[in-house]
Parts: sequence; C-alpha cells; structure tokens
Amino acid sequence: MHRRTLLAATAGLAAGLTAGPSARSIAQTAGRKTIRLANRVIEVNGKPATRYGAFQPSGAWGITLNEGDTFDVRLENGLDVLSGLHWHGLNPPWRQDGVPYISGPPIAPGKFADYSFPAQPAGTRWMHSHFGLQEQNLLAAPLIVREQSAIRSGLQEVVVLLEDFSWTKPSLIFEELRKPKPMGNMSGGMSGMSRGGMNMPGMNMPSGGGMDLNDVTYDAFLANDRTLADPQVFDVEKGAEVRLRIINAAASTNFMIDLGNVEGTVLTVDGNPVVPLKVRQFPLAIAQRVDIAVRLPADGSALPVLARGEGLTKQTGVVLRPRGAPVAKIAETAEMAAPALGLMDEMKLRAAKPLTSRRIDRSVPVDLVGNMSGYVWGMAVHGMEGVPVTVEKGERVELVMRNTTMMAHPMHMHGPSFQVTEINGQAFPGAVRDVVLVPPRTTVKVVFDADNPGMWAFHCHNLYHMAAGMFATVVYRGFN
Ligand SMILES: [Cu+2]
Repeated sequence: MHRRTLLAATAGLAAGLTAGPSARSIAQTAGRKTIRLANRVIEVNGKPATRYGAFQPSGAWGITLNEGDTFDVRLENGLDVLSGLHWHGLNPPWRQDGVPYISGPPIAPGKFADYSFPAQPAGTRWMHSHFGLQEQNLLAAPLIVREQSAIRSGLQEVVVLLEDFSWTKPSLIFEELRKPKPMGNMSGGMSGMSRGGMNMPGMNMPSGGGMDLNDVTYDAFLANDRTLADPQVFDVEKGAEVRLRIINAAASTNFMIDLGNVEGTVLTVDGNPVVPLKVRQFPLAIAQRVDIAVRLPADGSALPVLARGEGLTKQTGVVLRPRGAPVAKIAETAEMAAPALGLMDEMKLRAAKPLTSRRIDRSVPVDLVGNMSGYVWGMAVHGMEGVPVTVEKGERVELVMRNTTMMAHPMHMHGPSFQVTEINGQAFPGAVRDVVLVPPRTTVKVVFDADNPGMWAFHCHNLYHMAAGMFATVVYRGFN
C-alpha cells in the first residue's frame, strides 16, 4: 500500500494534530467524546506495520479540549486484548486515572469505560496504555487542554508526538533484556538490543563514565507516526510564530529537541507554565512534554523541528513550511550524536506558577535501585522495596529521589504535579512537572500538595524499567 492509502486508513490523522482558535465552539457543543482503541496500519521505512491506536470516530488522534471543559469521554476497547488508557498529566478522581488494577480494572475487549471530570490542569497532556507493554505497541495519543492564554494568543499550534519503533515484539524485547548477561560482556551484540544497563558504580564499563543511555536499539524514531523519510509537513505563515506542543511518548528513549539555528521560547514543561526560557535545543525525557514558541525565519524558509535520541545520531521530526518554501530532505542520521541528557536545563527552569510557600510536613526517601544479576529495577521507599509512599490529605510532601543505578530514570507520579526544588543539594524554585529525570548518582527533590485522596501510581516511565519493578504507589491514609 502507498503511504497516502495508509494515512487514509487512519482517517484524517492530521486533523487531530492542529487546533486553531475556532476549536472552542466545537468542544463546547460536542458533549461526550468517544475514543476507540483499535489496530491500525502505519508505514515505517517503506513497510506496513500494524500497531495499536487511540482515535475518535472522526479520525482525530487523541483529544483536544479547552481550559474549563469537562473531560467527558467514553473509551471503547476495540482491541482483542485487555486494555485502557491513562490520562497522563491530568488530575482526575483516582478511580478515573486509567491504571489497571490500581485505579480500576482494565477494559475487556468489546467493552467500554466512561470518564467525566474537570479537564484540569490545562496544558499539553497525553494518553497512553498503562497495561503491560502496550505503550511500546504505540498505544499513545495527544491529550491537549488548550490554555485560555494559548487560545487568546491566536498562535497556530502544532502537536508533535514522538515514539520509538521496533519491528521486534515488545514481549521479545523485554525477554531479551531480562536474559542473564555475562558480566564481562554486557556490551556484546545481542540482536536488536544493547546491554542491559545494570552496571553499577565502580565497575569498569566501556560506555562514557560507566553510564548506560539506552537499553533498546530501535529501528526508527517516529514523529506523529512518521520518519524523516516522509515527515509530516505543517503549513504555516511566513515569519509566523507557532506554538509547538511536543510530547515524548517513547517507551524507552529520551530525546534532545533541536531547532537548528532558530531560537525558541520554552513556555511550559509537562504542560505547566515556566518563566520563558530561550533555547535552540531542549532535553525531553520519556513522558515529558514541552511547549515551545518558535518564529519562522524571516526569509520564508522552512523550519525542521527535530528530535534526536539520547546518545544517538538517529533522529525524527516534522517540518514547518511557509507557503511556497521548498522542503529539503532531512537525513535520518545526524552528523553528531545527541549528548546524554543532564539536568543543566532543568536547573534553569523556574515555575511561573510555583506551589505556595509552606513548611514540608513529610519527607519521603525514595531510592532508585537496580540489581546486577538480572534486569531487575526497583524503588525503595524508606529503604523498603514494595511499600507505598503513605501521605495524609492536606500535607505538603517532599520526595527525595536518589538514583543508585547507572541509568537515568524519568520518574512520574500520578495525581497532582510536583515542583522540582533541589538537585544534588542545590535548592531552587524549579518547574512544576509530572515527570523529572533522575540521572545516575543524582538526588532530586520534589514537593507536592497531597490534595487528591486515593491510590496513585508512582514509577519510572521507562516502560521496561517499570515492567521490571521500578513501580510504587502513593497512598492517602483513610482514602476511599
Ligand atoms: Cu528507569
């Protein structure tokens, strides 16, 4: 099948990706929306791939709402397996959080679940399966709650959802990762996989400083389901300012966003406003989002928005094209590998709407741990693996995340967002986020207000780390 035929099969994919200022009236009159989980066919490097998807009957990918709307969704499972979606970055009642066996049961094939709660906080959110390894099967989609400020600005919005793609089944990728590895040969060439990433401090490992960047070697990186062989091209006005909403929906890949020579302005991270920060490159860990305002070059030329895998030359992206501008072919391999993601940029971020200043009621040590004898990851809360973080409603809670392993972990807490307050002993009023990267040998402190009683997932957002045990919960005492 030709690429265009495939796109037609996914029914107006692009329609869900841009939202003009007129979208509000549609949202207000539409009432309950339906999202259907179903198989779909995309094309990767000239070959068709059947993967999961989450689309509305209109063909819109995911959902776009406006600040103040109700998240009123019927989720239908058209797959032949148990499934569901988590509304990443929203703060719903805990039973509507979409995490199977924690917030509720998964949805059986042919069945549906209804969701209705205020779509807040506004911002660039996303949705993905929290069931098994389905996220690696591309079961993710944008979930945009357009801020009133964004609507008023009249800026064109471009949503870019990044994914990592493999021809290997997710279960086989995980099986390979979990196979015991000879200690002296962990960088050896397993097909499709790099080493297991379990080397510990003091071991003399070949990669930079003993740090491991990627567990899995992917066949492609996708931006809105497409590679740079056939990137999505957005029509924009010459010299216009555009609001990018970039979502890292990859299962196991951190990206470096690259605007080339064009300077953009970071407006939000994980959907939450920050003091504007000028950037040409910006790190985007797994599950993080960034909104960047970019102005198209005055000379009318097209602007590629690229994302390069951490430590890799492999890249993907989209192109913003003013009318009449030629679009040059962009190589899928960059000349320079993207660096390891650090927290240099994180330390520059300042919340535009910080948490109120108040005393911390409870500080909880959370050690991120790994086991060398196999692909086993964990979280030790108060030094104990397998126990939840327990909090009381109304408390200001601090999480002290200390990474004892040699891989970085993008840590995500469900429910209320947290504010980054300290990195390796250096305090600062950082960004409000729902995912923060905790690099090797690093301690990151965050605080949040325990305002939403329930049982919430708290985990590493690297899908394979989570599947191998890096998962805990936050439990409110006396919740029901
Ligand atoms: Cu991890």
